[in-house]
Amino acid sequence: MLEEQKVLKFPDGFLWGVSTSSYQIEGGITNDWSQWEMSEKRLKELRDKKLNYRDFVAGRACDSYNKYKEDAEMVKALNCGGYRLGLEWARIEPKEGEFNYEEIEHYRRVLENLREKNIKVVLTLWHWTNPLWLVNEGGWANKKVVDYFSRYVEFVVTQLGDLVDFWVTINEPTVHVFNGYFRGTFPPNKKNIFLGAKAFLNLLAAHKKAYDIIHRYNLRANVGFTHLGDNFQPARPWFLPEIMLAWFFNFFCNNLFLRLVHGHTDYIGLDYYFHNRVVWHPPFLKNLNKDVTDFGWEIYPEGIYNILKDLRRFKKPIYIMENGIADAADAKRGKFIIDHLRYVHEAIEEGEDIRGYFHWSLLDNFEWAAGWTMKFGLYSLNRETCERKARPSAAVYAEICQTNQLKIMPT
Ligand code: IFM
Repeated sequence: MLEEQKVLKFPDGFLWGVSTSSYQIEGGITNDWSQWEMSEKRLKELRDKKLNYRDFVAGRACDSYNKYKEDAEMVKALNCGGYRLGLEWARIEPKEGEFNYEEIEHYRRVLENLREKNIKVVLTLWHWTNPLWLVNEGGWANKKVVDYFSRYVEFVVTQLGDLVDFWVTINEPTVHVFNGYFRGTFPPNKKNIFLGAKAFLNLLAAHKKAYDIIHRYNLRANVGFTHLGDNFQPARPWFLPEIMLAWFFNFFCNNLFLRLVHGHTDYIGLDYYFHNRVVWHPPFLKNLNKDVTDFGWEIYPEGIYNILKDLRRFKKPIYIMENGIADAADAKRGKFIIDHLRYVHEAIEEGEDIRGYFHWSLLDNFEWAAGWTMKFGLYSLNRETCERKARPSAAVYAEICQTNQLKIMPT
């Protein structure tokens, strides 16, 4: 007998969306990342690897600074009710304590345009990039950053607060600390645990203060941050050292920050990409990697379910603020979306309070240390002309967003 097609309905009001960030799409920004991209150290590193530096410079990016209306049309064409985008601190406060009102006017136009289209605004205040004056003061390792960030947040809230539906104070703080201060692959390119620990504590304090400031202006504001949820599992579920190590990784990477901000978050913004099998000897992670993305990241949809179940302990509504795949050929993206959403649906059915899913990303963009080599977009980008073009998987996602349901075809 033929198996019937299954339909998985999502709760009414479930928020479908797409995510981007300022530096990755806007273009024309001077900050710590643009400085690092052109530094002698970085250029040499690329030369040694025989890579073209042009593929590793954000430059004009997707020119979304000018093409924001087109981006909003694309969000609409995907039938999304929400769009997560970011502000660039370096544009708004190019000199310490001096705010640029023209740039605020620009961002007002961007957000008003989304409002007119009935798209909910999820606004990220800090997504890893810093004004140069802050770098000169020691960046996130200097505790003054907490006051600087608070002043910037207060300014933004007074200027744009009426146009924001959800606030994301900071994006994936643990990634900034890990890549910026332990691995040295992101600015400030340090390998210094002591500075990393300071940055971690300052990010924590900055988030809490930002939470309080936003609520001072709007008691009903929805404020959170985005957390990179990494699913760690012992490679051998019966082997005590690996069980303990997986617990340890899970505690430091997944739970610590969330525990410490307890009481200062209205929702949890989950970004899910990684599943890791933990072994007890270096390099401690050993994935099966049967099915991987262009980045070499293992595709493991069940991991999102494991993380969602784990987040239950925090008793907060959850919005998946990022989930996506580097897939230039668009051969795997449609299935990737469906497979992950099946697990999200299962978690909802089991009573987890999951209220939205935002796909990373709306369009191909500047993927940090990997530059332009990784394509995460539902829309592709022609880097010469900045023309955007929907990939086939965009239609898959658009149908899910429109119908608020998943159709599972019989296998
Ligand atoms: O592109 C990034 C994004 O800026 C933060 N989360 C992970 C994405 C994919 O690497």
